[in-house]
Amino acid sequence: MNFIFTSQDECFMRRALELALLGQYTARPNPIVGAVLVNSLGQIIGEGAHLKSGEPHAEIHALKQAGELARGATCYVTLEPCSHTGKTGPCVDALIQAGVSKIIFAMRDPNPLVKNNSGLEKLTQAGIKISWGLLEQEARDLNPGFISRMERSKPYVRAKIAASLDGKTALSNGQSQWITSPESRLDVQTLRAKSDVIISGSGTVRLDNPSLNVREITGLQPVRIICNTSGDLFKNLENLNLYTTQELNKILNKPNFLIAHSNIYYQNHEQGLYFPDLKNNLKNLLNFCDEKNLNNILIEAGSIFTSAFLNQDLIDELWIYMAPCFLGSGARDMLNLPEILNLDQANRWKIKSIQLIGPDVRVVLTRS
Ligand code: AOF
Ligand code: ZN
Repeated sequence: MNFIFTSQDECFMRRALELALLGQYTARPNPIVGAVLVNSLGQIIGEGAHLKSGEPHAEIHALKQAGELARGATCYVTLEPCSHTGKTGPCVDALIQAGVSKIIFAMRDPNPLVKNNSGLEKLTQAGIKISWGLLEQEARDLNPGFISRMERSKPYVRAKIAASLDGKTALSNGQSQWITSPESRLDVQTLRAKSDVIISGSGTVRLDNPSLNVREITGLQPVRIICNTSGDLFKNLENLNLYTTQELNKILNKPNFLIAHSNIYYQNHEQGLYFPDLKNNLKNLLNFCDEKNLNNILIEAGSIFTSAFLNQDLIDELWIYMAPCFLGSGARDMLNLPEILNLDQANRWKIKSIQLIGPDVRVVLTRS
C-alpha cells in the first residue's frame, strides 16, 4: 500500500518517535511506542508513551490526556494499534470508543497476536481512516530486538568492542582498563540499559571481576549470562561482583546473574543454564533468550569469546569504540578470526553510523 503523507504528518510522527524513547530503559519485554493526538486545527491535544509492560499502551495515555477532545482527532502512533487482549485491553477498541477519525501508524505490528488484519478491519468498519508506512524505518530502529524475535524467532545481537586505533583490545598481560574514555564508557552504559541480556565469557570474569550492570541510568537491570563451559565459576560464586550485585529478574523469575555451562554435575543449579556442547552451539543460548522473551542481547567479552559468536554468524551489529592511541604489536587483537587466503572471503560489514564520543570514535557496523 502506498499512502501519501504531508510534512505536517511527518512532524507529528517524529514527535511520536521521540516520545517512544521515554520507555527505552523500562518497557521491555514490550516494544517501545509513542503516540500523539492532533485536532483539526493541527494542535497536539494528547501525548503518550508505553513505559512498562502491563501498564497502558501509548495510545491509551494519549487518549486519557485528550479526554473529550479526542473526538474527531488524528492519532499518530509508531506501531500499529493492538487488537488483542494481552496484559491490557485492545487499543483499537479504545480508539474507536474515543471517536478518533484518522489513524496514521509508522509500522505494522509483527506480533502474531496482532498481525492478522482484524484490528484494521474493525477500525475501517468504524469509519476511521487508516494509513501506515510513515517513517517506517525510524520506527523499526526503535525495536530491533522485538522485531527480530517476531520476524526471525531470534533476539537481536550486538557486540561491543573497545579498542585502540591499531585494533588492539588488551595488552599481552590482559590489561585493558582503560583504553577508551569515560565518555565512551558512559555511552556503553546506555547500550547496556537498552539490553535485556549481557553475555560475557568466564575469561573476562576471572580477569576483571566485572559487575556488567547499569549504574548511571535509571531503568531495568539486564540479565547477565556468563558462558563457562566447565562450570568452575560455581565454586567461587560469592566472590564475584556479578553475584553480589544480583537481583531478581521479573521476566525470568530468576536471579539476573546466570552461568551457561556444559557440566552435567551442575545441571540443576538454580543459577545455571545447562547446554550440552555450548561452545560449539552458542545459538542454543540465543534460542533460550528467544523463548524467554529476551529481545536485545549485548556481548561484552574478550576477543576470543566475541569471535566465537562472530564465527558462528550470530552477531547482527558490532559497536566498536576506538580510542586515539596505539598499543603496539605485542598487544591482543580485536578479533581472532580464521585466516583467509582470498579477499572474497573477507568478513565484510556495512557502516551504519560513525560518531565522536568524547575523544573516541564509535563505529556501528551491521550485516545488512
Ligand atoms: C500498542 N501500543 O504502546 C504497545 C503495543 O501484554 P500487552 O497487553 O501489553 O501487549 C503487548 C503487545 O502489544 C506487544 O507485544 C505488541 O504487539 C503490542 N504493543 N501496542 O498498540 C503500544 N506497546
Ligand atoms: Zn495497544
